[in-house]
Amino acid sequence: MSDNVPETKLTVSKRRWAEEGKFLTGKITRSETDRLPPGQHLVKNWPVLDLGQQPRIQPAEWALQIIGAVENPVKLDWDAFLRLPQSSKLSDIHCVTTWSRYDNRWQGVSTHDLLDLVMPKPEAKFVMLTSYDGYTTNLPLGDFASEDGILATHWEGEPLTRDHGGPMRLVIPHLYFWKSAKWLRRIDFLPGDQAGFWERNGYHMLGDPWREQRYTHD
Ligand SMILES: Nc1nc2c(c(=O)[nH]1)N[C@H]1C(S)=C(S)[C@@H](COP(=O)(O)O)O[C@H]1N2
Ligand SMILES: [Mo]
Repeated sequence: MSDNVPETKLTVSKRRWAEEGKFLTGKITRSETDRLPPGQHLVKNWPVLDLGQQPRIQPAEWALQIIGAVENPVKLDWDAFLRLPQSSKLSDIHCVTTWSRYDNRWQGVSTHDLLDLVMPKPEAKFVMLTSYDGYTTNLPLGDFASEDGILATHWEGEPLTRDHGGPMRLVIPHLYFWKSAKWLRRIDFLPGDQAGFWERNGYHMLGDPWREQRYTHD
């Protein structure tokens, strides 16, 4: 500390924050050691995980339906979806099967912009996601609305491939990746929580990797 400024608890922590770059970008700069949630290991490749059915959806047949407790229910075809504001997000993937993958660049429609369009009613507290392969998964509206949430059409600058959920998948990176529905076709806004596919099969209703919420009994 310089000159005559007395050292206090606050100056000490502020200096540490400066060294860590905390608050610089509006995001906490995690050190490499606390970037990996408990029980996870890092991979460089990108594994494919799903129920084994990878639907092939022609652009002319594709639609995203948004129903339930919203002021403005919509059914968007592919062109209407692409006309929504476009965003880009950088985030890490954490799969419940213990692999994590850092720094994935996504492009698409942020969940914020989608919520601006459909305007959830006050009673909307949860969303249920339904995909073209019949997969379902649930999450609280607040988690769906997270700053990093995106309905992604691109990964690393390229159209999302079919095995990873193309033409469009959800990405909610602060929860285990099973919440990030591939081939998304419908979003229901609900007043109460309902279990999706894995949640009915022993997996956690929320699935926060930082609290290691893998299974229902955790
Ligand atoms: N529609 C659909 N979405 C899905 C799944 C699925 O089977 N069907 N599997 C989930 C699981 S368990 C994981 S780990 C991720 C895997 O995404 P990836 O194959 O792109 O890595 O997708 C999630 N989203
Ligand atoms: Mo998974």
